Amino acid sequence: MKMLFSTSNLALVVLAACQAVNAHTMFSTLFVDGVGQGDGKCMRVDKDGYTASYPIAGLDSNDMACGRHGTEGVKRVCPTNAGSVLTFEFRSWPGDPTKKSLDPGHKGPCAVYMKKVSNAATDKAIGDGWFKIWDDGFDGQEWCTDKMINNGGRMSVKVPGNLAAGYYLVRPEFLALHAANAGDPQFYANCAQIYLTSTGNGKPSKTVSIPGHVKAGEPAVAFNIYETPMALPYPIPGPEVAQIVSSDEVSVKAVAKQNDGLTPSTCILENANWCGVEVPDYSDETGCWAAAQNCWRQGDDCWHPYSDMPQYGPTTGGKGCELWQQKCQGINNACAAKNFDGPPNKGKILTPKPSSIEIGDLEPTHVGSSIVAAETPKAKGDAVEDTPAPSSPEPQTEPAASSPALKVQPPQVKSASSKAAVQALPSPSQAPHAPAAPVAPAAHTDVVTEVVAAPAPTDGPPVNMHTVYETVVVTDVEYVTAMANGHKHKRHMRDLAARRHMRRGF
Ligand SMILES: [Cu+2]
Repeated sequence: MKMLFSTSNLALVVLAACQAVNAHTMFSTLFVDGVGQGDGKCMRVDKDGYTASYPIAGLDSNDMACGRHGTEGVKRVCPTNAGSVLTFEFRSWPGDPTKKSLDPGHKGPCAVYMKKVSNAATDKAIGDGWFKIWDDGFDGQEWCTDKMINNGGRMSVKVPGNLAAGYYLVRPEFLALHAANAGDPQFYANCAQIYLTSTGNGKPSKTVSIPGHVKAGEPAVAFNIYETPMALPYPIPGPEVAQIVSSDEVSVKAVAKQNDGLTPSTCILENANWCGVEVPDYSDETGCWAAAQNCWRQGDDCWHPYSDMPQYGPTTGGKGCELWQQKCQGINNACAAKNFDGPPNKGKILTPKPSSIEIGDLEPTHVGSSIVAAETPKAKGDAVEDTPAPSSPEPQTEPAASSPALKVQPPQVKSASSKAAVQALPSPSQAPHAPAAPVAPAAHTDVVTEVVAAPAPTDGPPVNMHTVYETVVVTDVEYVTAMANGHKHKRHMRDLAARRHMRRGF
């Protein structure tokens, strides 16, 4: 018997904004040596999908460290090795990789910072201890953000090979400068929780505090990208890339093995930092329905992963939760068919195979005044269909069989010769960012509204365009299946009833 409970509802919210850039972004996924760790896994992200892609509010905010809600850790800590290449993928819709990564109206530098911590899952992230391992600004033609967008929204960096073993937070950052000269530099940062296996004893020669590593009004965050020509070279914000120096203080043995944050071996399905475990064996009708109930209860946790904020669904989407519900439905069906010997497909791993990406060439970085060549990492062969290889506009270096190919590029442009390459850009807007492109919360609230940004300008957007945002009307249907033993089990389905984009000048 199936009853249809709650229904659709719709709300229309029209927000007008006057700005050139109208879609933001969030670092959603970590790849280790080209292997996807799963959307949101090991990542500290905003729990509220609506605000998750917004820039950080204020350079002095604690959100500068790891983003909104970033002082709280997540359960998982991803294993990495000294010299591993870490890739961060950012998305305008954290739960939907098919949407573009970021509106190209965002122009600016990027960087990756690390901080050694005693426990990556609980450290508050704020304060001293941060050091920069890589940065990239403007090369005379492209900003770092342009390169990331052209690379499928991905930023890759190599962990220093001599860095000591232990737990670290890794913090990709970028700065959108389109309103910087109007006093509104817009930073984006999230953090990955990693454990680094290493035989090195290196530590950074100096560290900085975040918040505090950039100050309002300093040239890097007040830069005018609309000036022709721009006042190059662009001064990248924050400290120089840290030198990693050998230190007797660093105890390699102290944390030679990862003990915290590993995925339990009992997990058969993961969605971000949630994991589902197999239901108990059963051999009679009562046991069957109890197992089904166990399954649906776990599924509820998947859809509501933040115990302190149960109103929010998983920020990076609930694809795994949907798979889990299929499993639960399978148990339900078996019970209804009086097949009381289960569970079906006992112990089968349901977590999708990790996606792999071609990392491509790494951008070089500079430590102090010297350029450090970036190695070309070994290419990963088996790209998975849902993760297309990045379409890097840069020439690909053939990976050498025995020794890694090296590619050296000039660091930050220091000469004035590149000024001619400056592109015409839209005038800055005084208006604050309007909400745009939130992730769809997968919660089973009766009304779910999403605000969808109108299509973003890509070439030569009109300066005084008023963009109308219209709410996507989401029909959230909650199916409740009445079960033979009188228990009711919920199943949640979302349906995008309508999706309208509007763009008007007025
Ligand atoms: Cu933005």
